[in-house]
Amino acid sequence: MRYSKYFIPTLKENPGEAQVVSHRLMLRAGMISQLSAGIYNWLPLGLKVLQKVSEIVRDELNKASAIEILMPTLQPVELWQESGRYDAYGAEMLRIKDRNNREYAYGPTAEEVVTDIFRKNIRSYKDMPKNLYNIQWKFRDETRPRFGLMRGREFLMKDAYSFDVDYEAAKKSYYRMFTAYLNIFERMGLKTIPMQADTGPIGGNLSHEFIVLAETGESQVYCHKDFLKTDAPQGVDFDSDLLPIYEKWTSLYAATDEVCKEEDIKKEDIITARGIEVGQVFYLGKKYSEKLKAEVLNDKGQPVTVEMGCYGIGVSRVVPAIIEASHDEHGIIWPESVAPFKAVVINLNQGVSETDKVSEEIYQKLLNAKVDVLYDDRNERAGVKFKDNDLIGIPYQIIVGKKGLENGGVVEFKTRKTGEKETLSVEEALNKIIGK
Ligand code: 5CA
Repeated sequence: MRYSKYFIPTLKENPGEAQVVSHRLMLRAGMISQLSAGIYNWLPLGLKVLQKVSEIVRDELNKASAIEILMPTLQPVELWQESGRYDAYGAEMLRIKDRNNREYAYGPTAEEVVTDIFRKNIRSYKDMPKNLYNIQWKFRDETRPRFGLMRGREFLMKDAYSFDVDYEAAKKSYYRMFTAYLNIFERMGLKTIPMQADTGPIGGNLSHEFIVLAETGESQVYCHKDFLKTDAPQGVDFDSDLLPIYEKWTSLYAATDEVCKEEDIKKEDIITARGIEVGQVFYLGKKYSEKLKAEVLNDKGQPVTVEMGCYGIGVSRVVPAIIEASHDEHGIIWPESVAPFKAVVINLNQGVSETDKVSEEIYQKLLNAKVDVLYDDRNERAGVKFKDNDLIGIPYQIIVGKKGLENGGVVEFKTRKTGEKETLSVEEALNKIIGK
């Protein structure tokens, strides 16, 4: 992508309305712009990151045998009346009438719709377990939308729903998603802590919130310090027994309050921090399946009400959460897995034939090697280019200047995260990116 033809409307000044660093940096890096309270436009750079985050979520869920569908944003309210949540959900649910005076909800979540799909299509234990998910826009008319996409009114959520024939099987589905979540966040470069949680209006009696530690987080967290040393279990066989993984992660202390129930945990082992909830998993039991009559025949030919679980990730909240966890005074530092581009070629002397030629050559070679690369070919001063590129946080910069080319044909290779700069030949710089 050529910067000069692209659309990255960066801001020099800090926008006054942004109170937290991620909101500030997303606006300044031209990733998003506000349309209305809690409602945002996703500009090209922001959209690319959102798509990369979605793709990781999709990939890991597919590995865990979840199946993607797409449910509408508008839901007939009759389903909500059937589940008994029409009144209970209250003012957070945006209600809309069509020309025939039929009422719809702009979905704040989709338990009712997915249970309706299930009950109309699945009749036998032989077709179970099933886990159906979608990545779809949600609307919640939050009283206090704030911190940009962190608490928006319109936001992108991945919501998955498991259906099982009995409690034992439902627990396995819960462990499967719990494990998939550890892997999803690890791949995004996030350290998350699964914390025993309240179920709120979603319901059920077992739930975990996945929390990213960040100073600006809305939740207060107390957890065992060993959480920070525990790595996600990559390469899991999702058909195997996942209880040991679940037990390992839940045996460490993590809670929203400081009441340390377990005697054997020493106070000095507990860390206090603030955190952002990027996902939550719930065991629902029969809360929705009973009301909506989702039944299947079990192996004895008897009808049973199915057991459910639901599993959410705030896909659009993950983007600012990554920024909260990974930035410095110059701007964003993207982990490679979610970076909008892997590398940027910065031409310091645009219009000078030799730097133009070499920059173009590097750009083409990276494109040919299928590297997602940005070419900063703008007619701007070097200082502007350095500032903008540090701000937008692409992991690797190849800086091409007249001086280097005259002094032995070298370029500079800068790693955004460490700030480390190396003087390399064009060949060596290319290998650094392509070899990775
Ligand atoms: N039905 C379940 C999950 S399938 C559910 O709705 N769970 S939830 O309420 O916990 O939301 C799931 C995730 O969406 C949360 O963990 C959070 O990361 C994200 N989320 C919730 N509300 C907002 C909001 N207003 N803005 C941005 N993200 C949000």
